[in-house]
Amino acid sequence: MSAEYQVVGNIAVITMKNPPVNGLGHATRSAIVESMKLAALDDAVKAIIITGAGKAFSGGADIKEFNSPKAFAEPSLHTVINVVENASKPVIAAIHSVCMGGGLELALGCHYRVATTGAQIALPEVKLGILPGAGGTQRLPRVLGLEMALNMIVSGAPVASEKLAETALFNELIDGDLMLGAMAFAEKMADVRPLPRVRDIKIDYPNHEAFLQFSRNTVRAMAGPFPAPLKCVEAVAAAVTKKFDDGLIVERDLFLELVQTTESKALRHAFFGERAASKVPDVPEDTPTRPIKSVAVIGAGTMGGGIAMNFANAGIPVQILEMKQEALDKGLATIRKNYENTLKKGKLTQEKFEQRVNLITGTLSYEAIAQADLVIEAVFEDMGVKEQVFKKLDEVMKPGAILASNTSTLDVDVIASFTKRPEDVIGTHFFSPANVMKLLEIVRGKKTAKDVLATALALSKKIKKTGVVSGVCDGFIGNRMIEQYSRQAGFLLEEGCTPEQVDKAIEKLGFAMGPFRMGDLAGNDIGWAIRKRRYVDKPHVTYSKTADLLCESGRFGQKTGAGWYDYKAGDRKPYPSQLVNDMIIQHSADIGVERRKISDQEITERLIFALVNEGARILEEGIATRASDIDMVYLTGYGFPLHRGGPMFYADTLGLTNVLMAMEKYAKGRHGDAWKPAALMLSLAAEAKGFN
Ligand code: 3H9
Repeated sequence: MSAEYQVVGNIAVITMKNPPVNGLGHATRSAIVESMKLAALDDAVKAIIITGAGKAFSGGADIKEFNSPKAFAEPSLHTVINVVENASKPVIAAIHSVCMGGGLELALGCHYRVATTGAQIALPEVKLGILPGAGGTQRLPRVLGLEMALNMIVSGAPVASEKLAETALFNELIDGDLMLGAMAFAEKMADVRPLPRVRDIKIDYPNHEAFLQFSRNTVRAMAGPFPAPLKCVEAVAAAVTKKFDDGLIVERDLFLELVQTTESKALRHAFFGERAASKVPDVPEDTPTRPIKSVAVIGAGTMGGGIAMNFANAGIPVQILEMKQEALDKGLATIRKNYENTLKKGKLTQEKFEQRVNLITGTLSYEAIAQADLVIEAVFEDMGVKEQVFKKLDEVMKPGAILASNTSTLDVDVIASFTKRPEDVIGTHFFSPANVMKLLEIVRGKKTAKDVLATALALSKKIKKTGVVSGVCDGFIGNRMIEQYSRQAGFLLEEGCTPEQVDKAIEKLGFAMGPFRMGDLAGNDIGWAIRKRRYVDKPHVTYSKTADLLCESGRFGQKTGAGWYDYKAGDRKPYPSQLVNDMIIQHSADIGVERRKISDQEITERLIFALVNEGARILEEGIATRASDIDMVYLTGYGFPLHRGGPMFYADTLGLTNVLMAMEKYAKGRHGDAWKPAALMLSLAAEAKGFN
């Protein structure tokens, strides 16, 4: 049973018990209906309270059931709500902590609702690409009014119960013990008839048509590729324009339509992917973590400064260590400027501004940082430099301090070997700008201790990052994959594309930025430096030379005022460059490649399938724990379109056999070796399975 039934005096109490958030799965729904029957049959029972055990009233429908027949098996949530609403005895929802989605819809089916202050009230379905499907779009406008309800449904944002105290949503807010208050309320209402039903409330909104049209226009402009927000407006419109039961039918039809969309599946995948990423199979969830009360960052450059800001934002004091006073002053001034900009934009209060700035201090001495609980090195990407830093850290840092490297490509095991405490060494790879980007790749070395890994994962939540664990390999998850994507982008130039054509095609798919605009933003010299290393270390790996030619002409990107595109002073807009396009065409001629017209489909397939194939290898080698971890890396760190769910999920939606067929076709072209399929992909396709 996922709900407990108790009778206290003449009040029946039904307590949902489905941890962690009392999701309204099939067992919970059945248990509520069974309990309602018991209460109906017991003459001694005068009123019924529904509440939730643990840390929620209810977080809504059990999303894990959505892909299974259980989701719609009877008793459906509609049936549960009907049973509650049509009960002959008063039913009171006793709400605390979290009351969301189907949980709020159930509460709206009750005759009365009481709540503690501070409870989070929401219909967040839109964030999962659906809409409230158990009467929420019809009942919420009846208690909150059209405008407020529509805002809550379209945004999905939680509102604190006390902010809704004056609305018809709540009959009472209870200050002290919720159950004592709810019992007293139930006693008071036990004999009051008729029983009020939200469905019977009339929505009074003069000129609702104009308001709804305005809402449609606004929401359409904001919704991007997601269909759900506009459907939310349609469902709410039905609450005003149709009879209650007809409105319910509109809502149900729209819900069933949305739940099947790829966009909704992608959002649900990301919801669970984010939570799964913090779980590492051989690191139990109760692994003790080390307290992190102070942090030190080595290097006051762009990366070091950005990293430091994360900790200051979370209230943790940070020391930044530099070699020279001038570099330290420059770094601290940049941080201050960043905070000043946020202050000016009104996104930070003066108090918070001062607090954060004061939490970041500078030093030139390793001895001064010795007592920090965590030190993150963000110095130049060179093994010799890392060696010096880690040897010094090993010498000065207190026992138990975590020694982290922000390396984006170097071998964390080698870095760990510079110390006598490799178990305390870990990679924490931030993405630029480090104070903005959500992704944190946590690189687990061969000897990294489990509590060090657990601490890094817990810390990633504290600084509001999505922490994803990667094993040690060249480029870890994200950069190892992007290299294959960039290689294809380069080959496409040689074969007939312009940078603009490639960027446009991938941006049309939903990417925030195409590879060439991205190169210009990040600096094309970074990739150049990596390739130069590759030419020595891995001479068999082929690259297009176009990017080298670009760099040889000094076009590093926005910072030099020219890259794949031309830039005008003070303007970040890319303008197609005749010079670069001529250079590319000349290069094709020089290497004897006849340029051809290349379709957008070929461009996007080659870029994305290159990511997918490398992602499959990463999975196969155990560098990533699960396919959704790879998707989270791409969704939070590389601008992969959220509505497509990440590269591995996207491949699943296309079907791996189809992806493999396309790869086979490209393998017949130039650089066919790049298309050797990962064994994992072949075996999954043979079993008609996907990555997720
Ligand atoms: C709906 O209701 C549809 C209806 O309108 C119509 C039906 C016909 N189901 O976030 P946390 C799990 S759609 C299953 O880390 P927090 C979550 O996976 C639903 N599981 O905690 C995680 O599991 P694990 C509308 C759920 O305290 C654990 O709970 N509701 C659900 O930071 C803890 O999660 C929503 O969209 C669920 N509904 O935040 C609410 N919710 O430990 C979505 C959570 O195994 N949920 N889990 O990794 C949330 O926004 C947050 O989880 C919540 C708690 C605020 C509830």
